[in-house]
Amino acid sequence: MTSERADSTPSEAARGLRIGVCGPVGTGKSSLIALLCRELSADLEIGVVTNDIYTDEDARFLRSAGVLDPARIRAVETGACPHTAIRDDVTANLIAVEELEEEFAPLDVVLVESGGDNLTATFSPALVDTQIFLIDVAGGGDVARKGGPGIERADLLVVNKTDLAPYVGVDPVAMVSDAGSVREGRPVIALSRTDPASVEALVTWVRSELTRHRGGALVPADPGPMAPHFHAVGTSHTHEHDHQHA
Ligand SMILES: Nc1nc2c(ncn2[C@@H]2O[C@H](COP(=O)(O)OP(=O)(O)OP(=O)(O)O)[C@@H](O)[C@H]2O)c(=O)[nH]1
Ligand SMILES: [Mg+2]
Repeated sequence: MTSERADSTPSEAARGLRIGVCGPVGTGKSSLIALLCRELSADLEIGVVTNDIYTDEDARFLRSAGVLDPARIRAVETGACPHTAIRDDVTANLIAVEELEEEFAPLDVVLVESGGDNLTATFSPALVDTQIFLIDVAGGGDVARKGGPGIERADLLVVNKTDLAPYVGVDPVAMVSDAGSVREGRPVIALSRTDPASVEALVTWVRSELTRHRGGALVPADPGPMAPHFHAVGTSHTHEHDHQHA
């Protein structure tokens, strides 16, 4: 258990599983959440929290997907670089998650989508119990080798959009193998929403995390802090980790 979790109360231990979904812009985070809602909502009670910098675009996409009661989808507008709200000060997200949990009690799973960011963003274990990091074949076959905390240590790495591999000249098998070698045995799923077997693998992973959570065996792990990075002059944000401004 991390120190951030040291004050967990028994009621927190009994609450639903909180799953973070993060990864670079456009890799398919909202689509994956829509997929999970479609596959799981028949037998699980689900809530969703989305994060966008300036809009509620992701929440609107998910509501229009018709896979979940729109009232169960909440948007947090971060107004700053997205990792601030999922890592440095998670208050707004925790409030959104807890409101959903209270209003639709008991929820089995709450999915939290981070704002699309770069390869370095990860969730704080104070916000989620387990996290999925997404990359996609369209971002290039070498992305998996580039590493970073999410690729290396997220609870699950998804290599998404494998159906596009032939069009972008990427070998998804090599990409998964490269990812596997930096992950020291942590799971990797090659996913396409058009490949039912891969969707089933994702659903199986979620159900197994839920079982571990309910049995008290799931200890939230921190993939690690983000790497030093830069923001453009005048970009407003408040997080406190070490980095320089251009
Ligand atoms: N071909 C293909 N396209 C996909 C798949 N999954 C998602 N996409 C497409 O990828 C694009 C981006 O998907 P989103 O789910 O919006 O990605 P996102 O990561 O939530 O994007 P941001 O929130 O803007 O960072 C959309 O056009 C999706 O239709 C897939 O399995 N195959
Ligand atoms: Mg999205």
